[in-house]
Amino acid sequence: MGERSVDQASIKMLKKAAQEGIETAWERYEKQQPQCGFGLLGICCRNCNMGPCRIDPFGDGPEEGICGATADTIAARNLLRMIAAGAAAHSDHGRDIVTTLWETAAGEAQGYQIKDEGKLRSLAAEFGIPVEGRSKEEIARDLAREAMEEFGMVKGALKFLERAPQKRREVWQKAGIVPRGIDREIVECMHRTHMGVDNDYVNLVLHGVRTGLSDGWGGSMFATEFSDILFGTPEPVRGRSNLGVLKEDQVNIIVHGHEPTLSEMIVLAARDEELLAAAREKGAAGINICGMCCTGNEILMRHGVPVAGNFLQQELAVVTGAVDAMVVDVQCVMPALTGVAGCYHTKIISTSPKARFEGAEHIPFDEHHALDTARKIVQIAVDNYPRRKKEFVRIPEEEMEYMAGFSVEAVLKALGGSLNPLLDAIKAGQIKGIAAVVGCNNPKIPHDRGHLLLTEKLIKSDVLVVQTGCAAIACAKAGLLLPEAAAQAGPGLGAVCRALGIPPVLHMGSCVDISRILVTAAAIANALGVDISDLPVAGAAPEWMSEKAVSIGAYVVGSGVFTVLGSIPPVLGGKKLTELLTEGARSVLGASFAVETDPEKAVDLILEHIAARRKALGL
Ligand code: BF8
Ligand code: SF4
Repeated sequence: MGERSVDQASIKMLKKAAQEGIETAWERYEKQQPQCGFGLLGICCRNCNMGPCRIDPFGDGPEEGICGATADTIAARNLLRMIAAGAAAHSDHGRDIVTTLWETAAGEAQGYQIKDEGKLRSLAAEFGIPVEGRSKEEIARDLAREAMEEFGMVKGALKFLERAPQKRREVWQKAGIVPRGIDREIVECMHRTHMGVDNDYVNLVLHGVRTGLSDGWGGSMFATEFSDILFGTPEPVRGRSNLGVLKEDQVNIIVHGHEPTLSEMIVLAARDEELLAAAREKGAAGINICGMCCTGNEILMRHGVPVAGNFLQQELAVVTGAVDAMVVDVQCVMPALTGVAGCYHTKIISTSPKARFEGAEHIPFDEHHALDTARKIVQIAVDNYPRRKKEFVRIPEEEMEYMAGFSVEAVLKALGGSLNPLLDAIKAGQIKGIAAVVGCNNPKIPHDRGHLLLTEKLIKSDVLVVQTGCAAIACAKAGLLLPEAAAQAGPGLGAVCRALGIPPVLHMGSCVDISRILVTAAAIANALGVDISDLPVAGAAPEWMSEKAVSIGAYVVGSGVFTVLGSIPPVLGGKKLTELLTEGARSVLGASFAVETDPEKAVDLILEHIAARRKALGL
């Protein structure tokens, strides 16, 4: 199983699954082999019913679809649709948080409160909303209304774009890709990719970047900022990670998915005395809430709640036989879960009207009855505890401590209130640069291997690593998110970490929280009076799989950050398109993608890039 995962807990559960005849994503991946070459290259199209059409990549067969679309047009249209889906997922999540703030301010939501009034007031000021002498509810309603308008058609451009350096905004203006509304750009993607509309791969890619920007500097940024207002801005916190966080003698509930509106309430409900008493009555010592994927990141950042694992561990968590309920909302939840759960006693509880699963129990969650619904869900898990099949329970012992919670505010605090110590360390070469290692797991790559190899080598080379998403969970499990991991960093970075008491790998949150990385990069660029693309900064998504990651890639490169992808995007069938993404983009955006499946070589690419940027800055 070592070729499937580098994580010992996962390897143990993969063996258990095999013994018990349970199929996981890895077996299903093998059954898909060989995967369709046209799909891998991005050159099949079914955007209209004259098709489906496919282009022969060897040049022996058709070079155009029935309408005349070329490989570059088809691959670019497919890419644009991936970006649209990814941006929609992040931004719809953002919209839900905006709505929750609105309802909280109106007194219509149950169990929520405005936790960070300071952030509410500073954001309101940013949006030009009067704050003097007004209640936080009044301010929050106005702010939520302003945010809602950003989703439609704003006059001018998205507000948060003003956080970017002037030079970057000029780049966007010059390229004609300033986003004009979060939903609008996504709709326009669907329009442009309809048969016979935008057939120019360059024009398609430019709009893809614009749509990505509307996610990173729009939908995702709203998700982050409004979550902070509602649930508190994260501060450094310690917790534990990996499947070993499940408890043999407690009711185990895993919250999996993305939106903190649900998980925050489950965390609250699990502290309810009545429910705790009910759990004890059933013979359990307590109620153990654990997170998974980005929901896990949201609650670990704010509460230090244990995180059971990342994307490819969702089925393996059920295989422990010790999960009494897995509560899911939206995104990255495998439909296979209900089948696996059927072999154990685990209840899969879906909660979002947008995401139903065959075989799951559906308990609709809405803000108006949030706490009651959360209590009901916890009660179901408590009632399910006695149904555990003891003979099937095996919890791997692996668990690891982590330190997370590095919001921009927390980073500044750790630095003593200003960016200067970080800038000084970069200027002095103690820290060579900063790399964002983010994204998913993908069975095409041994689980966690890409994240760990890249991160370990980068910190050893004195590159500070910032993380979100499943990448951050991978590194949490490996102990890299601890201040003690400074011992694994190079001498310069190690010394800085020891002086500040921070890990060499900073967990900045869930995938929507890549907006925190954008804000940090913008602040550094502003402090130095340069563009983001001038900074010794790079991005990497070593194991990416989701469409959200494609949208992230679009806005990260669009924001001027060179980005290395570890799994191959379905574009290579479009030769001119590939050239544009990996080379041509540089002249327009100051950044481009690289595709490198070998993590060692990916590190070299990042280090070369950082060295070149340092040289250009005279460092
Ligand atoms: O938003 S890193 S597998 S969980 S998509 Fe999904 Fe990828 Fe994990 Fe979070 Ni992000
Ligand atoms: Fe074929 Fe063109 Fe229709 Fe696509 S849009 S399916 S390439 S005819």
